[in-house]
Amino acid sequence: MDEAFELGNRVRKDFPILNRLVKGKPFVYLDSAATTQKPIQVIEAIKNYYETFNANVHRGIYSIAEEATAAYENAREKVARLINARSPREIVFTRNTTEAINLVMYSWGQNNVREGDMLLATEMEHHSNLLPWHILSKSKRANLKLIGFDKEGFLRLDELEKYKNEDVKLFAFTFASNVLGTINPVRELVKYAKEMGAVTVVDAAQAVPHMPVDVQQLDCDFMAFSGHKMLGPMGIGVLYGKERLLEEMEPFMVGGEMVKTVGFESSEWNDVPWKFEAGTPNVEGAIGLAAAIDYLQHIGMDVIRRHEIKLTEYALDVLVRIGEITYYGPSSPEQRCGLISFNLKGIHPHDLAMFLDNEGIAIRAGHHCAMLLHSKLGTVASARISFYIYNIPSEVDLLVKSLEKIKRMLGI
Ligand code: 7TS
Repeated sequence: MDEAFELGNRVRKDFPILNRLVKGKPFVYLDSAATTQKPIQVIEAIKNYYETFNANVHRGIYSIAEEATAAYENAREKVARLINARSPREIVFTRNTTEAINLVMYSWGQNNVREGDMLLATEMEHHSNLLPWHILSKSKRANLKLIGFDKEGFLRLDELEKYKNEDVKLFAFTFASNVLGTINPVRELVKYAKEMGAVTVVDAAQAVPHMPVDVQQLDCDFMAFSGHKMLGPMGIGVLYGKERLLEEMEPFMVGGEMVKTVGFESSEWNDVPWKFEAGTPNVEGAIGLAAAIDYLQHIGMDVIRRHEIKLTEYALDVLVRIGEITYYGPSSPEQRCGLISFNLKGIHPHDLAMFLDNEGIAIRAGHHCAMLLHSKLGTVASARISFYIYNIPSEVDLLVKSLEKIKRMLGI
């Protein structure tokens, strides 16, 4: 069988949680779009930090403080290399994707957007990349417009075309939709934005963990993602920003560690990226994320992407054969990331998820923080399965078996 398809079997031994039982059954985890499980290598890296060099960073002059600082900054370099940033100075550590996008909204948006300016986002955004722009447009009396998507879940580029001659200040869009699975043509969208004179904010929460991403090739201005969705711990996220833009921006949080000099009434900010990292940062998070990146790169982001295409292709194929299932987003696995949202006729997604939990299968159900998207689909909720490196085709088979059981029980 294809190497990519075999990946799950190869790596599962590194994920202790996958050995447990749920409701007395083997645990099938199909909710990695919400958060991923952690390999022993990440858990050990965090344990090692606390056991051998736990100290605050950027201030101690004793050995373990220097070791902690070096590990923290080493993590920044790893992130920079992963997405091919020009320099680690373009990497700001945040808590998560949400905080990274809020940072752009407060630090860049509040200082650059004026009354009457136009802001663009899309109808397929997670709330994290929509609500900040609601706040910005309200507080600045700017016009927020949303680009729609078509029946297959592709962005309506014809709608974007309409704004080509407008003075657009910002274009925020997702790299990959956490509901439709659609992978957007980021390079093309950035080109549109440049012609409109807009700054681009790319929500890459569902992209950076799953495929090779090169910010220089994409040429976006900002990109946000979360460590916990890529084998890392919770509470560590990343904002990539072009250095020139970060330099121009004011911090939105102030306090310790982000200043050079402090006078009675004013202060001089630290250099980027530290001026955006006020207070004691999440050192264990950065160290865990660095271990996660090592783990992912050892496999290869291209192998991970192929694995997910294969699994998605297989899952789409077997799911539609069950019958009475509506799935959302593109039909081609090549154009989607490794998740599938669907509805089974006659059963609410929440009931479906509860039933599957009894079978030891964890899936997500609800609006997945994308209420607007669901209302556009004409539904309030959906069930969603999502894959990562440790998933295997036999887990999809177990899911299908359980779905067939539900259908039989409910007479669907
Ligand atoms: N953007 C996208 C596209 C996401 O999928 C998520 C999380 C976020 C932003 C926010 O990430 P956070 O780390 O700041 O919370 N998505 C999901 C999900 O689909 N189910 O749970 C979380």
